[in-house]
Amino acid sequence: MSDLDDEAVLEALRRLMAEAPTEAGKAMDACREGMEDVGRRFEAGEYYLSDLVFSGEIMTDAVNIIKPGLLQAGVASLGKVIICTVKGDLHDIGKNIVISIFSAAGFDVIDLGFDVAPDVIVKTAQENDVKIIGLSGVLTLAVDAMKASVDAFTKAGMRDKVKIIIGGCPVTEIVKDYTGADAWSLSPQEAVGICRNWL
Ligand code: B12
Repeated sequence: MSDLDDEAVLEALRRLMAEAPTEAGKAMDACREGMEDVGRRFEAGEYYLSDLVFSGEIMTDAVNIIKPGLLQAGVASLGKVIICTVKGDLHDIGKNIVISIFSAAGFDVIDLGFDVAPDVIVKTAQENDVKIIGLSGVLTLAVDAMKASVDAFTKAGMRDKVKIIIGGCPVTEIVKDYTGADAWSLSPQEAVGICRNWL
C-alpha cells in the first residue's frame, strides 16, 4: 500500500478473501498502516498530492474487496445514528468504512457527508430524533471542529439526550476529553459494540 502498488495490494486481498476471509480485520489494519506511511512520505516531500489521491483510490478498492469479511451478520434495525466528517475536513474514506460497518450491524445510518457544520448535525439530530452521533476527522484541525460539534449540542440543550463517539487518526483519549465526546475508537467494529451498549 505504501508503495502505491495497487495491483499487488488488490491481488493479495482477493487471495485473502478466497482463503481466509475471517482475517479481513487484520488486512484492514495493515492497509491503514500503509496509508499512514503514505502520509509520512507525503510530509517528507517524497509523494505529491496526486499520490495521496491515488492512495485514497486504492484504499476504496481495497475496502470493497474485504468488506464482506468485515461485515457482521445483519440484525434487526438497532436505531438511527448520524455519521459525518466534521467541518473543514474533506477526508471521507474512514467515515465511509464506518458507515458500511454500522449499516451492516443493523444501524439506520444518516450520512451527512464531509465538511459538516455543527448546526447541521444538531438540526438533523433534532429533526430525526437521533440519539447517537459519530464524528470523523483526520486533520489536526478536525479536533477543534469535533469540540465545536459537541458544544453545539450543549448550546441547543441536547447534550444529555445524545451520545457522541469520535474517530479518525488524530483521535485519542486526550482528544476525547478535550472535545467532551462520550467515547472514541479507531476501530469501526469496536465502535459498533460501544453504541450497542448505549442502546
Ligand atoms: C487519502 C488522503 C487524502 C485524500 C482524501 C480522499 C478522501 N476522499 O478521503 C485527499 C488527497 C483528498 C487528501 C487531501 C488533503 N490531505 Co490528506 N491524507 C490522506 C491519507 C494518506 C489517508 C487518509 C485515509 O483515508 N486513511 C485511511 C482511513 C481508512 O483511515 P481513517 O480515516 O483513520 O479511518 C479509520 C479509523 O480512524 C476509524 N474512524 C474514522 N472515522 C471514524 C469515526 C468514528 C465515529 C469512529 C468510531 C471511527 C472512525 O475507522 C476507519 C477505519 O479503520 C492521510 C494520511 C494518514 N495518516 O491518514 C493524509 C492526511 C490526513 N492528509 C493531510 C493533509 C495535509 C491533506 C491536505 C491539507 C493536503 C493539501 N495540501 O491540500 C488536504 C486536506 C483537505 C481537507 N480540507 O480536508 C495530512 C493531515 C495533517 C494534519 N496533521 O492535519 C495527512 C495526515 C498526511 C500527512 N501526514 O501529511 N488527503
